Amino acid sequence: MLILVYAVLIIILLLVILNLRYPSVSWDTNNIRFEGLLFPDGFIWGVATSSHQVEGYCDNNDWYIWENSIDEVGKPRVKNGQKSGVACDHWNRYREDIELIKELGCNAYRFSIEWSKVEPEKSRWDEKAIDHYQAVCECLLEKGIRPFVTLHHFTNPIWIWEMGGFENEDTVKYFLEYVEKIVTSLKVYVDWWATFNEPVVYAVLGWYLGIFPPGKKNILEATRVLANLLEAHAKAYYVIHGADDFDADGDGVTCNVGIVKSVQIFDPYRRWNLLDWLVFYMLDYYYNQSFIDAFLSGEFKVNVPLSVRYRRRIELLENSLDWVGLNYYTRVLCGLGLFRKEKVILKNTKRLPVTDMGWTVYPQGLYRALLRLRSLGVPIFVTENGIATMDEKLRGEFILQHVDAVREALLDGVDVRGYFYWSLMDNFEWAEGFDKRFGLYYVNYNNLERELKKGSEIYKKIILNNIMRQKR
Ligand code: GCO
Repeated sequence: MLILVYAVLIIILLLVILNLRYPSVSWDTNNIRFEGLLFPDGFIWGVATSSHQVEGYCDNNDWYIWENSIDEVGKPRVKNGQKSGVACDHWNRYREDIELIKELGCNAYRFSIEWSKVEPEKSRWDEKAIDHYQAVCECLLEKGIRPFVTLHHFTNPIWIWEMGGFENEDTVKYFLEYVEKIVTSLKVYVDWWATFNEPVVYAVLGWYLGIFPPGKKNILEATRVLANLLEAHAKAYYVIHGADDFDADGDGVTCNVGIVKSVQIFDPYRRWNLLDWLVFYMLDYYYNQSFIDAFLSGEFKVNVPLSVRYRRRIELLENSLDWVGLNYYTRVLCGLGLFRKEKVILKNTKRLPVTDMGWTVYPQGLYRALLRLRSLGVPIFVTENGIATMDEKLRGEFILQHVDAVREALLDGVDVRGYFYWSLMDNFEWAEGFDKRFGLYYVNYNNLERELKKGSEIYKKIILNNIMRQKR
């Protein structure tokens, strides 16, 4: 009997500690005025895209294979069998698109290089494709827009795919050759480099959930891929520092190398249930914390009971960041479905708006994610944040509320240097196809015309208000 009493007391105590240690932050997000959203001088205001999603003509990468294949039950991999095809034709229309970025008032553009276009076959470089990216950078600089280049945003050339992609450790070597080539070709324009976009998402969707190529469902394999990506990052950090000796923006620093991390906020669905806390801990640990710890300790370690155990020392990983990019979209409530088929329950928060992706709008999560990444001890850029919706009022509110959350983090002393909205324009949203519209500009896929959406105007106002103030 006494043991039972002790057990109950311990559980209560644990729950109190957990609730205090991981509070679910919330504040009133109504009545935020753009005039109040003031940021330090030199703050970066940008928009982001990625090659496969906007350029078009990506017919030599693993996503091309994926879009043209079917799953075990004969269903297409992308919703309704859609294919990226010409996408937004950004490859040809980049000049007009950069003009659109300028019209927003932005001073930065985050985009990615399509590896399959610049190195269509092993060690064969397509100089025309490299010229293209040089022209993009030149055009940006002419307009006073700083390029932030992502070297790997989910896609690989087919020859890399054929050798097993990042499942195969040899891919790291080829990735480094590609990185060196690009950095040498673009160093006179670019000072801000990101090695990988969302390594955890990439490994999990491709090797565990099977929604991205290669469509595998093995958590240990996903974890190994992740370790290879971290190793590739660590080595690329030094390759980039070795190759980029040119200070493109004249600030005295030749290059800044980072990685882009998607932070998803998890909270227990029932805050009084210890089992939900356990699920929260496992998800948060795998998705967010193990990645942060790996950079702090140089060791990538995952230990999720009943699921996966993995440990690897990654040489050079410690101190391999000059900055970190944060992609933030949503918060998920999680819990244990003891008597359900699906053991892990994932839920939205009642009463909060939901986007067309089915994601809860929770701006406080951006503040929490920024605080979370602070432990890495390097400047942070919000490299993606945005909403897929047809409701322009909601888009406007989303932008105001999230920019406000960034400001809150700044006021708390977090070193946030910039904010990039995802995305400049509607585009190919991977397995979801073209239906989910994140863009500030609406893309009419019949004639590819772009048009500023109503909800995007507030972003323009926020930027203008900050830039005007800096000029005064
Ligand atoms: C990702 C990518 C983007 C997405 C965006 C919206 O997180 O998957 O970085 O390519 O399009 O995040 O889902």
